[in-house]
Amino acid sequence: AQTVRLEDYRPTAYAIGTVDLDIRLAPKATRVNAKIAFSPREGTAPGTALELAGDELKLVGLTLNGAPLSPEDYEVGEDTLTIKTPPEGPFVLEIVTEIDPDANSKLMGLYRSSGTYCTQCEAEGFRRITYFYDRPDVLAVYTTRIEARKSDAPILLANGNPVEAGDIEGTDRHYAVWHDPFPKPSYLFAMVAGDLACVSDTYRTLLSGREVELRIYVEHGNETRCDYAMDALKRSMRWDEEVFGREYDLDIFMIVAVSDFNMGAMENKGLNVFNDKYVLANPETATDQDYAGIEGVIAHEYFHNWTGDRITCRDWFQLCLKEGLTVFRDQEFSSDMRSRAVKRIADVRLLQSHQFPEDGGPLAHPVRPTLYRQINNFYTATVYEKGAEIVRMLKTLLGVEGFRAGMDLYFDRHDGEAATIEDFIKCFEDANEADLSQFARWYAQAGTPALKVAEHWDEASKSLRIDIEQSCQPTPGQTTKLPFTIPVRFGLIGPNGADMEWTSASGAELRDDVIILTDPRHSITFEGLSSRPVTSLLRGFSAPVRLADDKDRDALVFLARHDSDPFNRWHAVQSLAMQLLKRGARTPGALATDEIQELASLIGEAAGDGNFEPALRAQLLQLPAESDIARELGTDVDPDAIAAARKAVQVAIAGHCAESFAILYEALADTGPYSPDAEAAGRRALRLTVLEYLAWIDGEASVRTLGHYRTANNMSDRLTALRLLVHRADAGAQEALDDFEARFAKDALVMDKWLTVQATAPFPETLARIRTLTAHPTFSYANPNRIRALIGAFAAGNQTQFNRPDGAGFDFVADTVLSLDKRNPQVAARLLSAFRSWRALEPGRRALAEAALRRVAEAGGLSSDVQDIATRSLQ
Ligand code: BAL
Ligand code: ZN
Repeated sequence: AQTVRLEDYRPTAYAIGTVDLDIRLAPKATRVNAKIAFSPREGTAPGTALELAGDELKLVGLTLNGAPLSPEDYEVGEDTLTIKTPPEGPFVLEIVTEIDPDANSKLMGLYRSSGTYCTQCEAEGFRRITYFYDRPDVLAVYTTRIEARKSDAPILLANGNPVEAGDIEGTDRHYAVWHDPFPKPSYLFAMVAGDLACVSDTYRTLLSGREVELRIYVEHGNETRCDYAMDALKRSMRWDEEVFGREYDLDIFMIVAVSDFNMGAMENKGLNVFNDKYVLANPETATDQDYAGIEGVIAHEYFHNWTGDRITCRDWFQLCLKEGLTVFRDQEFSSDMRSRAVKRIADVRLLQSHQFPEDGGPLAHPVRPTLYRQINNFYTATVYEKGAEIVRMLKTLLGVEGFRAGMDLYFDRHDGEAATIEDFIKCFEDANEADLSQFARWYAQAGTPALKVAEHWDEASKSLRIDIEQSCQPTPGQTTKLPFTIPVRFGLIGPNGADMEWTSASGAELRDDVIILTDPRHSITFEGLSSRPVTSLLRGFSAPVRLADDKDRDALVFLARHDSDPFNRWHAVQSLAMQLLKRGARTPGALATDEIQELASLIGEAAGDGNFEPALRAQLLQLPAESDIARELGTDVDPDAIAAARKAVQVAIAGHCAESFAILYEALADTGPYSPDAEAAGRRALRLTVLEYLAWIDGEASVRTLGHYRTANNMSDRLTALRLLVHRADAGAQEALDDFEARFAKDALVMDKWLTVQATAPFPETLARIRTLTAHPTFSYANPNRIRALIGAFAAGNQTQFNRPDGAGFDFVADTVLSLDKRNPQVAARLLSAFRSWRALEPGRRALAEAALRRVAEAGGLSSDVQDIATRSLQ
């Protein structure tokens, strides 16, 4: 594929007013008749050629203003259709194409999932349905007629409101017509047809009292698993009205759950299509994390109705305009529904574990990239999660009211448009009379900035100077960086644990409790302090940076016990643990007993601290993951040494806290019926974290863990116990695996968990087990969820075995990528990105990972998706 560059952006020669689609469904030969009304844009010279995009289409008819076009009037290229000399003024082009939904294994365009016809058009799937200006800046009004055999597809759905439906006399077919009055780009087009069950409800809007029909469509038999999703949808609709003043705009909002889906879900106007993983839940099948995921994704897709659909992106470089903003919105929603502190910690954990390694490796790219070869590869943690952090910083810098004023102006000014990041930023500038030009560098410069902090206390003047230096490492294509605007929320904590006052501060702009860094170096002096404070910097993780302050253990222990900011309490415990774990991973046996005891005491205190909600205590108890330790080490990473150090610390903590943990484990037992609410989920999370520690000292046959498995009345309890048994090769492991399989053999979504538990077991036998499991009836290379559950989980979540010292883990994943690429390039490319940190490995593993990557890069006939990741990973 060709490189696409932001600087080359040009509007199309023609605009599209309306699109009338007539789709006659058949599994192997679907006919699509697209009547498209074009008109030349201002400045387009008469007769300018019209070039439309197409992919794997069979053209079977072409007329212009009702008259057939002769072959010399148009040209069909491999992925284009060119009308050489369109007439002056508006014209209607009617294109008839034939497509084969059954053969569409890429799951882009129109395909079938368990017999249901469905579509996925973002980013460039509409061109696999008809020839089109398949780009986000061409907005049109769509009317969609769908026709199918009644017995195959009793349900016929498309975007917008229903207009008409009926039988086709004398045949076994029927039809439905849908009209979407809101102009939209082609990537938001959707249609679904199949034999589906429907769960319905209504929502009355707060702002104008309109009644909206809500429907969730699922496979028959899954109707009882939609309650939570429906409730989350209604809460999302209400929240967006209350917090952002955004009301839903059609008469009906539909969600369809399908089992074969490349993404998590898709925000098509009025007709969201979901990976069933993010819809279906009941206590037996879904973990607390699944429930939280459903709530977050339902909200995310719904919020796109305004941030993505009503205001869309001018081009795919602006992807973060809708994604970063919508992730921020769903994070805020979940914070309001659950615990803000716990949600923030979970979001930062995700950012640090997924986005930081991306930013620090060969796949690093700006939140708004300036070039791409394959846009599918830019649905990344950087665009989504770092994009959300930028919006969060805007709110921190402008305050609650300033942020809302900017958002209101954005909705007013750009409703119905395809916008850019510049448009977005300008709204906040205009609403706040602010200059955000330096802040906008966050969108343009890749890499995670680092803050180096040194503190100087002057006892005589009772003043504290904090020197902060910012830097950012080179990233592909960007060797030097300009300084960022960085909001650092902070507190100065006195000996009694309370935040201290100061009389004056100089050296940087301060707004309330936020220091605003703009220069490469700042020396900030606080005067009038009563005694030397302990600084608490970057409270709430106010900017996506690496903070390197020179805090000693005593200061970290103090913060862990006293910081009024729950995030920084958690961060202090993590920092203490990370110091230990890094040292242990570098030099086995170097861990000093007193340091481990100190950490264990803190963790023991946190576990029993009734001032904190259980969910937060669960977070405080969790050690950094192996991949986090690898990231912090940065070079010469030996995953076996990391795993050994982490286990040693876990065992020591478990030993130190054995008695109190055992009491807590019993005290937290839930005797009532299961509820997925945040409070009950928090208690379970704490109990399960404690169980994990106890399992280390329970020996090889943990009666407690096996008992936990056997008596579980919900999936959170069952799955954690299963994982602990399997990952510790406990005597009860096989019993639990067999039982789980027998219970859920027919439920592929649940069996995904069974696959993942085995794929992430930290043993040399795991790879052979995975090969065997690829032949298990539940597994299929045709289904993205299955691939992610078995092979994706191995590559991304099994540090010691993917990075086996003999390179067999790398070879297995490389082989899978090569064979999968022929079927589903998007999923294959995603799998290959597990190699993103290969350069950080110790020399032996590094060479083997490089060889596997080269083997992929040099294989012939690769998709642009896989070629792009392989090439960039090696750059
Ligand atoms: N737009 C792709 C799926 C999502 O981010 O909502
Ligand atoms: Zn999204």
